[in-house]
Amino acid sequence: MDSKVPLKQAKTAAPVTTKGLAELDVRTGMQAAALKQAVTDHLRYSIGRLQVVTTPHDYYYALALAVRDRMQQRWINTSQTYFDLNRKIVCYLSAEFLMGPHLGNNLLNLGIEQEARTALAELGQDLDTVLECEEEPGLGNGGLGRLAACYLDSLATLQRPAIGYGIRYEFGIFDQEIHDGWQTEITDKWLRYGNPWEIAKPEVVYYVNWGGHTEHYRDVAGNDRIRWVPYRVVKGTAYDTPIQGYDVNNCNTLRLWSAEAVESFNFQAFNIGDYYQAVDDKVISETVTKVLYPNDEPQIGKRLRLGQQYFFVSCSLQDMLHILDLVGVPIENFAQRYAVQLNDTHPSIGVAELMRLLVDERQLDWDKAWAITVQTFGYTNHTLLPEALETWPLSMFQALLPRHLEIIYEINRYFLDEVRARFPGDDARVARMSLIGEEGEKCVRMAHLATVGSHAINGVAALHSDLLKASVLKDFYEMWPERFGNKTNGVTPRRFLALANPGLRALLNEALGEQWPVDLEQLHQLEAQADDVAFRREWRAVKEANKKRLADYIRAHTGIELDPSWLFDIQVKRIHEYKRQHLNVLHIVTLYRRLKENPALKIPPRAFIFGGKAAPGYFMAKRIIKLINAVAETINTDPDVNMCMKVAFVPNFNVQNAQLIYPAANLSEQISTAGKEASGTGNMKFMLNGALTIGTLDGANVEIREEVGAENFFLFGLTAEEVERIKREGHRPADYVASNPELRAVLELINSGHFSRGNAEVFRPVVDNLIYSDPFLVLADYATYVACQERVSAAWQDKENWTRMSILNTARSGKFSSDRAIREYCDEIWNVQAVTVKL
Ligand code: NBG
Repeated sequence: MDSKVPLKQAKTAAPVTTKGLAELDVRTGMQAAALKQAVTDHLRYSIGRLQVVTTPHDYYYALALAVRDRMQQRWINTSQTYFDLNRKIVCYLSAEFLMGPHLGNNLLNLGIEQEARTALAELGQDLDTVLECEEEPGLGNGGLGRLAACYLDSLATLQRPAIGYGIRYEFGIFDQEIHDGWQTEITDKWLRYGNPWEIAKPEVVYYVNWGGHTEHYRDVAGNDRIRWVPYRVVKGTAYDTPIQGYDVNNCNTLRLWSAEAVESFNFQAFNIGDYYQAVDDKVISETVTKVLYPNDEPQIGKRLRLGQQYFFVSCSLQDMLHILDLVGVPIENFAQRYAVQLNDTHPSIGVAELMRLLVDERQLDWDKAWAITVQTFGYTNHTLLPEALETWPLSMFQALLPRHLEIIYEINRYFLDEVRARFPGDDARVARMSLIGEEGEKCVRMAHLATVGSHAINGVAALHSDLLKASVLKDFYEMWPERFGNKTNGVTPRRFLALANPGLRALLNEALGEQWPVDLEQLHQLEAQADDVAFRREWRAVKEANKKRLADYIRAHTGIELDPSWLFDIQVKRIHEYKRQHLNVLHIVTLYRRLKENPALKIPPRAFIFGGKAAPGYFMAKRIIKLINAVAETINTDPDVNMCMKVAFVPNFNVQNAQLIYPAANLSEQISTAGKEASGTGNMKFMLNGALTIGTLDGANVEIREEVGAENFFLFGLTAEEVERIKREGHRPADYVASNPELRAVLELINSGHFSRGNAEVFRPVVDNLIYSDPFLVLADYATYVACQERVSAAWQDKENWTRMSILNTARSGKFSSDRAIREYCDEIWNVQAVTVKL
């Protein structure tokens, strides 16, 4: 076998020093020769494929295992160091972690991309082709899950002890295919070919109860206690994934729980011959972690979803207690050792579960347990949309979690006493603040539980945190103003700049040195270069190459040809009415009509690019996807217009293709109805990569504009205050149609079936919704949006000034590093310090 040759060569070629040997170690060596040998070994010993049938996927798997070996040493040392030093740990509880492909990022963070490229090249493989083979773990819906992933990257890079706790869904977010312009959902079988990154820990298991009832008993000391007699017990097993920090030895853990039946077979049932009942039990238990729920769908009646939340939260809290016992720290010190963050309300049952564990299982008295609980938890709110604020019907809650309901009643009793003492006679306030909603079907209000059980509550952008205090959590803010704060979101510059945009990385390294990925404020030094003609030329060359890369991808996946010299105008994010992809479409149809009416009209050529998934049950969002594709088909094939406009919908927007999309943008569309987008993080990823934003004063757009300067941002639209006022006074969308002939013509054209081969029914629901209801004020913002797009087109024609603005966007994006956000969380909420890890 020729695979042996290189090792012999390498061994004789390397100097025989300890250093040299370590560098060549097949498990830990960081040089190309060691990596090459490691890949060869894994192909043979871990994968067992014959050389003649190896595919790039086999090389992906082998390289992934080789890279995991290299992290293993750092991982073990990290855990050992945290263990030895007994330092406070962040436990980030999140039902979603949208990690994206691991391999490229791990190579980057370990600093061995070049070595891996060389090693593979010597084996006749191309690193980029191999990287594309990774099936990304899509264990999240969008921004919230991706934020959790960015935060894990920053925690490790900032050397903070942290564990991400979540769910190992067997099927993550569905894959999206587009057929005849419609979205179809395909199950995401991401584990089909195995997952080289995780290590199963079958010895780290916890048991989680379901259903049944509670009963009183007397303990040995004669105290009245309560025990929960469950109907079913499910077993949770840990699967650990290493989270390697950038340019440090710290390698933290993402611990995801998988559910199984306690016994594979229910022997009692088996013995009496009911084999199927026995197998059924196993199936029911395993269902708990089967599938990620898409957001934007009513959660009413989703019993399994509550089951998932309780399952992962209980496993995680039991794990924390177990670790505390291992290191011999008394339970009373729980809050000194753990800072537990609730990523939205999904894990908020943790408040009741920690109380149950402390009071029922560890026999602490109530007041002590409550003090620990409040000191331990922090709660991040990620949305003000009322339909997204979780509540659970009382009957369902009672059936699944009888003991927790009792605990919630007890928490509520003490809490409402406190409210009454603070605001005597204010019964309306008491009803508003209660953990139990009484209007309509009684329910448990999870946002209230999270708020009452946390010492710190934050929103995710300045505007959002202000609105939180003024609306959804107003009463709570009035009660505990000191608990409320803001933590503006951030994104990791490692994945979304260094990895996604190698061209820009090289340019930045040349201009600034190589520290900017861990000190993003250094980007400010680019400002001086914005006026340098030669630098601007290089900047444009990078952008143009990125646009070509994206155009190639789009051609391969849709057949649509885009010209990289055109303005790339991009909106990628979940499809939702509040994000207003249909406003973007109205502008496109406006331009189309103008060109058709006036063939002499000159507009600077633009490619309108969309991407994003719609929740499978979200009727309007799915129609909007169809509308985009229908408009695209008409425009792209019409020679009257397709020399200056084209439209493309990139199927299956995910982390992997996002890394191609953000770097290729000239214009970033952030056009949500003001007050509705809590923060947005795509807006930051675009800015980082030098796109200019067209946007409303919503979410983090406000801060982006503050940072980059009003003159480098295309602002339009109503403010959050104006939106509220209009809604209060009664929004009459028909008035906008009546007073704006162009808008009316655009809507009529869509309604006429012009974009749907004469079918006048397909888009009627979308158009009718706009004319008769328009809940997100699309029509109210239409005219200013179109006018603002004209300013964009004019600005684009001055290439030099556009490039200047592009450079300034990147230069002033430092604030939006997730490192800044994580430092704030660590200093102001978690009180967690850096720990150096040695090898
Ligand atoms: C989303 C918001 C975004 C925000 C991310 C991360 C939910 C519930 N919320 O605006 O819509 O950027 O959270 O904070 O997914």
